[in-house]
Amino acid sequence: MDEEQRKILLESVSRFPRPQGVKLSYGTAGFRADASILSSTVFRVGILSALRSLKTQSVIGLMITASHNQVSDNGVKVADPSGGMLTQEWEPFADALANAVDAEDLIRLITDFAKKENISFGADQSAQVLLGRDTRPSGESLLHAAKQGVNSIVGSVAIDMGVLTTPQLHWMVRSRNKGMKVSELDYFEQLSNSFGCLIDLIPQETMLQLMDDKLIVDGANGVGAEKLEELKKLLKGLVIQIHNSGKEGGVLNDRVGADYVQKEKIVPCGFGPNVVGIRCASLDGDADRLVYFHLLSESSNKIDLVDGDKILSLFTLFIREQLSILNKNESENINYDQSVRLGVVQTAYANGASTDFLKQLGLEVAFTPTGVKYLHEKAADYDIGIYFEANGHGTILFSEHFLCWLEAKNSELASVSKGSEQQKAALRLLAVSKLINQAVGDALSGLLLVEAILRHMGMSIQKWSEIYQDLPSRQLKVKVADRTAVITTNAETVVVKPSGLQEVIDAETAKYARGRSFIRPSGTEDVIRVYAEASTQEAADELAKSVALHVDRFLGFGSS
Ligand code: NG1
Ligand code: ZN
Repeated sequence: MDEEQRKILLESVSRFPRPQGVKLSYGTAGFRADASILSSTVFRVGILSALRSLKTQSVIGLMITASHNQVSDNGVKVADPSGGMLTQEWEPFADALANAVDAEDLIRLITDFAKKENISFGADQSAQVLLGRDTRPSGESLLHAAKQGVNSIVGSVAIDMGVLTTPQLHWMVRSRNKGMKVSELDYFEQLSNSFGCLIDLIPQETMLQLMDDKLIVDGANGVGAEKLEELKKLLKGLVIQIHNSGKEGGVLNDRVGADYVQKEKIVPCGFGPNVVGIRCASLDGDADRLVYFHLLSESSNKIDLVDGDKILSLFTLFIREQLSILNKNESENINYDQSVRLGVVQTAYANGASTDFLKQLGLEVAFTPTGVKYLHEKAADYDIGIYFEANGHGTILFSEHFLCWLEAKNSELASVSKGSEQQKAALRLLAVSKLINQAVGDALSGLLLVEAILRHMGMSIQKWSEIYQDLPSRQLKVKVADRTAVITTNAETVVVKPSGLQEVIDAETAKYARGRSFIRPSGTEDVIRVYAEASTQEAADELAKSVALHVDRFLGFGSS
């Protein structure tokens, strides 16, 4: 590092002093905390993003959001060149950078890391970081901190892409690195064109089936509502009513949004009894999660939740159907589709009934630890990999290799059997690959795919919900002295430490029909999460409660 670079860093670091006594860690969702203590962290993540851009010689993204957290929180995360999450290998450096005590310490860390990673500094180097933020009031000043961080690395430029959903920014990073256009309008056009394509390919028979066209969307009083309002203008044949747009005076994520709806299983604020039976969807605060629901009766606020597991199952049914159409009367020379590797990826939070459903379809179901980076990585192993967390975060990944084959196949079919069922199936799969965000789970693109598939299948939300019956489940949180004392294995389904705890969980679980329970330390809150499911709600509640008591006994503040 030359003198000039050193001087710039010394000067700029001192403008964003680190609050005393705060230790942050780059978890599954980046850094998250009360917004008032985040400027130094965001500034430093600006530096990190510029270094990552220098290292990869590609465009990097920096997103300022705290997703479904309360409005006073904020957070920051980095998008890698592929549009995915920051590589796990850099997470320890992110932690060290955020927690460096002063400018000297920070410069030392950067120098050592740059040496190890072979990163060169200087005016002849160039780095580019795309910045995005959600609608939180603290976003603007944190954006300023991020810009300063990027600019404090010589040769780096920060490009402010404005207020965006998290998936929009990830999409832009990915597209930019592929040499494609990345404006917001390009994003909206890609989504609306591919949605239009799927609608045009709906079979005549189902076209005639009566289906309620109307969809009501809970925008969580966040950025997703704003963007859906724009996107809506480009969509034909879809009636979308947006509630909780943030314009009616509601507060971001306050008794609204996908996280609230999924956890509480009641209607969000702003939804009255008149929505009974109507198809409703809920986005989270940065629009990377999506769940559906319908209100069961006018006299209660209880909903029938159609969660990420059921979205995954719906997508899987559709993709499978297209692959099997494509497979019929296969010509001899192209037989890729005979062995297309279709895989689904879930976490231990997936409802057991969904896993059974998928396995009964003959599918390969893989499990990973919680956190989209793990699911995404696993899904990328397949030709078509579908992943979802029960909370509604997920997407479908298509391998480049498979897409090339599909393009070629489509051209071949277009010349020998234009308009055939086989060609339509190829076109549908190609449209799905463009509609569904390849970088990260995206509530807006997911919503359009759900809407297209329901129309294709002539399926109401009630019918969709009935494809299988969720097993009753319960989630609890336990505050403990040190949550890092819990070590798990086997995609978080087995506790390794403290020893003896798994045995008691097993003993509790064995008491219940269809019982299943696991615990894990949360990556975003200072708690141990307990999950239980069983054949009745009472049993699931009881099982969760007894496991929580054991957790407290092993790890609570009273334990040593
Ligand atoms: P933690 O706090 O690690 O359980 C939560 C969600 C994750 C993921 C992250 C990131 C649950 C049980 N956990 O993580 O799935 O979405 O937040 O936002 O929903
Ligand atoms: Zn989110």
